[in-house]
Amino acid sequence: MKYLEFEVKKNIGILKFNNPASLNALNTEFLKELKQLILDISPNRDLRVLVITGRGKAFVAGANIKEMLNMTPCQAKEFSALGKSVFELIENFPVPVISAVNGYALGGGLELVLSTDFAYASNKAIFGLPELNLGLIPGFGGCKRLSDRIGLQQAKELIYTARMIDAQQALEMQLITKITEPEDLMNEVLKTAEEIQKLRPNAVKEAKELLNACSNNSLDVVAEIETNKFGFIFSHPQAKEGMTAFINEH
Ligand code: CO8
Repeated sequence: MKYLEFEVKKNIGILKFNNPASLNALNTEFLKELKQLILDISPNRDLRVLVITGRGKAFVAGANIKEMLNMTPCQAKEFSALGKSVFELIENFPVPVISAVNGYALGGGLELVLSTDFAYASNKAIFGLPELNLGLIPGFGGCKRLSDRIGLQQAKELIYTARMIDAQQALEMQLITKITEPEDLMNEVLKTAEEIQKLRPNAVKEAKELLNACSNNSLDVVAEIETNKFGFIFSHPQAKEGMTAFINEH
């Protein structure tokens, strides 16, 4: 692969963006490679968690401005649709996806973080949706996902000002859930990934689908999905196994 590295360790997939000279900026080829990898690894039943990080001083510094400069309106629309399709695959990836934000997560880079389940960041990380600074708008689903995560008012302030914020501010806004020293980032993320991978995968999968449904549905719709899933999960042997193990241990 040209832009990506991928390995699986103890049922945890580790995906690294590997184009540090361009701060892992997302171009069409990069997005297509990422899409193909996500499609290839989705059916892997041994994978329990996916961790995404970047090499160098950026997680992803945004969509590639040099490529976008020469795009026609139609090409820009296609580029937006491609990015959206990749981020939707990540959002709906069958197992939890954690961002390990090692550095800049700007524009499309932050939009990518927002399509993962949650994020830890190094204290060197910088976040922002600076598209308006370029005369553009976020184009990979970022407005919706940012306002879902931090609230519409805070999302508007961040987007209208094109402001870049540090990890502490990102934590205060609940854009991320933990800050670490740069050298501890992967260990901290992997510790959490290991906690998740020890749980019964069927319950993790059903919980992720239910939690994702919370963003786009009213309480009564989510409650119905939950009730149906709760019934359905009893048809899976892992539910009986889990409850039996608890009873035997107590
Ligand atoms: N695109 C292309 N190249 C980039 C990008 C980028 N987004 N970011 C950095 N690079 C390149 C630089 O051009 C430079 O390349 P070279 O060495 O060949 O000159 C190299 O990476 C290193 O960058 P810098 O020298 O600028 O590094 P600094 O440490 O001085 O600065 C910054 C780091 C602050 C991150 C700075 O590079 C920067 O501001 N980058 C742009 C950030 C940005 O505006 N991102 C948003 C892009 S727009 C976007 O993401 C839209 C998404 C939706 C698209 C929808 C489809 C239409």
